[in-house]
Formats: sequence, C-alpha cells, structure tokens
Amino acid sequence: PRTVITFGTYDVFHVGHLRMIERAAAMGDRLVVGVSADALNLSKKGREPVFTQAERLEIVAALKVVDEVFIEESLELKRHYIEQHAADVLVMGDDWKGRFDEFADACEVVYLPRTPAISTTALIEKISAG
Ligand code: C2G
Repeated sequence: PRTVITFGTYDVFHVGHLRMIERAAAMGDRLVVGVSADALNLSKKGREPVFTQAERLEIVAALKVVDEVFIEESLELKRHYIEQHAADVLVMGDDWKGRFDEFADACEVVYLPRTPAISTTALIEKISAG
C-alpha cells in the first residue's frame, strides 16, 4: 500500500484544508496527517491558533479520508515523521514549494495548488469585521 503524509495547522477548518486533504488521500491508499502543535504555530505565524491542537487534531481525525493523525512538534522533525510513518509520498500545498525537496531521497515530494481566495487569516478578519 502507498502511504501519503501531509502536514498543516488546520486552524478554523475550511474547504481549502478539506480539498488539500482529499487530494492528498487520492494520491495513495493510506493518509497520515501531521497537525502542527500550538507552540509550532506560534513560532511560525506569530499568533496562537483559534483552536487548540487537541481540537484541531480531533477535527482532522474525524475526516473520512484520514487514516491516522499525530501532532507535529517541530518542522525539523519532518524526516523523522516521514520515516516513522513509512510514507511513500509527502504532499504539501504549493505555498511550501521547494521547501521540502531535501526529502526526495526518502519519498516522493509533491506540491499541490492551494484553493484560491480562502484562508484562516481572511476568515478571522471577516468575522471580526462583523
Ligand atoms: N490550503 C489550501 N488552500 C487554502 C488554504 C490552505 O490548499 N486556501 C492547504 C495548505 O496548502 C496546506 C493545508 O491546507 O497544505 C493546511 O494549511 P495550513 O493549516 O495553513 O498549513 P500550514 O500552517 O502551512 O502548516 O509542516 C508544515 C506545516 O505544518 C504546514
């Protein structure tokens, strides 16, 4: 079986997240998703996520196409996660294009186009504007 791995914060879960996860799942037989830890998100984006890592993990784990989830503690552990889950393919959105090419010796690395015009940041702004 071909195992696919993908990573994300998935905060304020939206259809852009869903489509990326569904397309990742379609690339193999088994999908493993790493959900960014709260601390990782804070260091990466400079803000606390709206939902905690436990809540974000629970939402992603409930998706029909997701077989396994885990908390991604650090960006530096990507190779470890790929090996631990015996991933054959790493799928990432093209906002990360080129950033994970170094893992091409461990698995296939694929960047998929993002869904345009939707983001957690834009949603937060829309909601706070009232
Ligand atoms: N995404 C998308 N379309 C959008 C928004 C997001 O396809 N409009 C995809 C992203 O490209 C990513 C996934 O949804 O593949 C999760 O997005 P984020 O939660 O923003 O992920 P990010 O914080 O970039 O975390 O190890 C890397 C990080 O954990 C990735």
